[in-house]
Amino acid sequence: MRFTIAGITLASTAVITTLAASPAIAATPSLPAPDISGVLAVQKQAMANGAPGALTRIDSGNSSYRISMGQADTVARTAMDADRRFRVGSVSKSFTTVVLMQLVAEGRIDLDAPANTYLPQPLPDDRITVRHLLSHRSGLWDYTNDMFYYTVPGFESVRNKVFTYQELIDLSTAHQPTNAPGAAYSYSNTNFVVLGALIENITGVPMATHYQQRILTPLNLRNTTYVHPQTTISGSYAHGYLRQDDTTLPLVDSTEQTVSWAQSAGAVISNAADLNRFFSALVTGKLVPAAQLQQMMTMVPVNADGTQSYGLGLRARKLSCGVTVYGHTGTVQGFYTYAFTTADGKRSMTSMANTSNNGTVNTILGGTLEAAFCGTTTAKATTLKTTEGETFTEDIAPQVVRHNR
Ligand code: REX
Repeated sequence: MRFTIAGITLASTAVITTLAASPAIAATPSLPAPDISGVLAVQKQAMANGAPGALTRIDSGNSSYRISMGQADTVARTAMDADRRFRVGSVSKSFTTVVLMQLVAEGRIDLDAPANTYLPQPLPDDRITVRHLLSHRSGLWDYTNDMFYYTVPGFESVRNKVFTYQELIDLSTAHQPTNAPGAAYSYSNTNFVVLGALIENITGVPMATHYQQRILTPLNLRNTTYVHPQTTISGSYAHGYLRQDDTTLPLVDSTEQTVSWAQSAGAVISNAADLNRFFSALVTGKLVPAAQLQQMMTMVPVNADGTQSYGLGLRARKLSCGVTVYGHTGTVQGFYTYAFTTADGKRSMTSMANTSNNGTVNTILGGTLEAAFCGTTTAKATTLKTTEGETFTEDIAPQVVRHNR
């Protein structure tokens, strides 16, 4: 059943649909109702700051809210809708972690063993453990800092490229480590590329098959695929639009690419319904046994006020209403994603704006979490600034001060 929510003034381009709840099943009684007009306000602000479109889907109990506005394709002028598929970027890290933790549960990997025990080619430091990789504490330099220093030239140089895991690892180890193993949190795509290499090496099975057999088939996630190094997205999808460093230049359609630069760190394609189902299933123990889930959800703060933390392949955000949600964020050229769920998995939210290299939009989009889980709006969320006044968000090439070209 589809209907428009009464009493909400809609932007002319906004589309809101709900799937009615069964009245017999309560929808997470401890949380305030999602603030749909708050989600709309956030999406509008994301568009006002340069996103061609945005979508949000909230699954709460048996109710679903699908909220979208703007365009999925700016050339064909196709409207965005909340079912469209997109590149989820680092949300893929949670998928990779599930595969890894299943192998831990099967007794094939020890979290505290040196990663070198399982790798075909050793890392330079034997002290790096599997747990260090999963928690971004290995100290391995993030090779994407160099690769995407200049945004569009960097992107175009890898758009159609196919890398081996080892080629990416070599780009990282050409640099000094950022810290001694275990000594500090330092977000790095290299960690999850090493994990892909490790998983494939000990099982002899490609990541695509692991994702399919261990996650996608059991959860019936039909809109989720891992097609590396295929460059196209099948089905109904949103185009991604990458902002240039010279922001006076037009956005670049970055939809088609191999994402080989990220692979097991970021090349999954999905949609909001599937991501909501994935994280809800994860926290309710449907993907990994309780002992491994507890390890994944053991969080260490990664920002000054402790509202953001990282476990194993999983982020947590403490929201203004005191609720903590678990999931991941993602940035891949043309797409920003937030996908989070409550600890009991009863309310899940995914939002996506189809642009990137625009920290302001990314930070604004994070306001959908407040609206979805706290029923409030913080569309004016704080942004960080480089010395040149460029905005950025945590973890995107964090060691590099961004310059305009
Ligand atoms: C690479 C640069 C971004 C993108 C990146 N993405 O490392 C991983 C990811 C897969 O999703 N990480 C995020 C580009 C932080 C996460 O965990 O949430 N930026 C862009 C530039 C900057 O090229 N010069 O914004 O599209």
